Amino acid sequence: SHQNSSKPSKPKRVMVIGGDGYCGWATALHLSNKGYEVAIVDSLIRRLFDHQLGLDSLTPIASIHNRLRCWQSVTGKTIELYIGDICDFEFLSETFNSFEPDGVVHFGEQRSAPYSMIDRNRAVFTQHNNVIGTLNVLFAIKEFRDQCHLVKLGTMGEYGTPNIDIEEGYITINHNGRTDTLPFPKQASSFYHLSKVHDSNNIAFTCKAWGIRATDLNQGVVYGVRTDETEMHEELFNRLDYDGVFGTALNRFCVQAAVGHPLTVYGKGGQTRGYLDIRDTVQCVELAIANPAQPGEFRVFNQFTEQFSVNELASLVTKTGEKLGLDVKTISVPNPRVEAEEHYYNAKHTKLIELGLKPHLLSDSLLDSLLNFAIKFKDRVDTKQIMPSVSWKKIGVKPKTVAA
Ligand code: NAD
Ligand code: USQ
Repeated sequence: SHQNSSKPSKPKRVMVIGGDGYCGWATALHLSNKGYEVAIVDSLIRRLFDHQLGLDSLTPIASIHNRLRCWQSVTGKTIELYIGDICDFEFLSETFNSFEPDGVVHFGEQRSAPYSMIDRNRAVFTQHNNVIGTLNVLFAIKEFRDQCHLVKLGTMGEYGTPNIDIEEGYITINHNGRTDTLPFPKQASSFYHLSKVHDSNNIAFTCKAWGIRATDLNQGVVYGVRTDETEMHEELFNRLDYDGVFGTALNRFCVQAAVGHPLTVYGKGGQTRGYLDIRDTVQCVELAIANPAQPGEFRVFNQFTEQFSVNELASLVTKTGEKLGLDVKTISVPNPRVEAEEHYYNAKHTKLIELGLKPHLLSDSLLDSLLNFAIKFKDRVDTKQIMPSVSWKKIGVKPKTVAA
């Protein structure tokens, strides 16, 4: 349907908002390598969160300026840089008018569920930063670049864990003899995940009202660190978070195994989510950019390649770790979150495959290389940051410091 004769030519100029972060950095380099003109827009607030909470990436990461100088010296390609906060509309307008994007990939949000559950202040910050930032992007597109395609990072967590199959964005319901295709019900379970639901609603509305063209990528949990581009030079290395606030399930387990910390399965460990390799994140975004949504179309893709429970991930890491001579143990940590620990989960994910995604499925060799990567940098691990420190039930209005 979106591949008719009025299909616009391939967008050339892509703005990557949040391009200094984990998914954004890998994607900006990938698009630049593929011949797109790329600009990174980032407030660098993610680096500030690390300073404030006393956290650090497993891998040493160069400053954004050194990263971009290195990219230019290695490949001869230039990536433009705009440092600022997209909640500041004047700044965002400047970037739009100066760069004139054909496509915007929006990664620039506070993306940690635990961070959003630390205290009232962080909950409010997360929703303000994410919802207002995205609203500003929608207004900037309407005002300055009305044909620009928005590729927005959403999350599988918008859907929660319903006891029915999860569709890609929409579900056809037959009710009292009438039928309609409606947005799939949303049941997010953190103030962060809820910010993505609010974003999706605002984007859907502006597609209808203003004819914005948008793709919402409901991404699952990302794992891995290397991509073709980030491994070209040490100064291009991506960040890898393993701490209890920003670290995500499989990446955390690999770092835990490397330093001899027991794997931290929360509660019963039946929590099942969609996962994907960061090499597929960059591939999916490129596919979405190369095949834009139509004017007025609010397109939703579920962006993950495989489902796992945390118990399954722990046992995979244990097996691969043992082959490398590591002694891997697992502990059950009282669940700091409020979520189902045993549940049905079956989410559709065919639309990106139809566009040509060739998945990198989780294999022994990937786990092996991620574990070896973690072993290489294990002296940088602060084991005090591994256990979770944020409780969903204990959130209150009192400002909290989480670092030990
Ligand atoms: P990240 O925190 O590493 O990167 C986000 C970047 O956005 C940071 O560099 C930060 O400084 C920037 N940013 C935040 N607010 C901004 C603002 N107001 N103005 C300008 N820049 C701002 O996060 P990530 O892991 O790369 O995630 C990127 C996106 O993908 C997020 O929207 C996240 O919700 C989504 N996502 C991530 C995962 C995952 O497993 N990492 C999974 C699903 C979806
Ligand atoms: N979990 C453990 N042990 C750990 C860490 C996590 O059992 O040490 C469990 C959690 O309780 C949860 C599941 O693993 O059930 C996933 O947690 P996570 O921290 O890996 O991921 P999550 O909080 O859902 O957030 C991450 C990203 C977020 C993105 C989301 C995609 O930080 O930006 O939106 O993954 S999804 O999960 O599909 O919503």
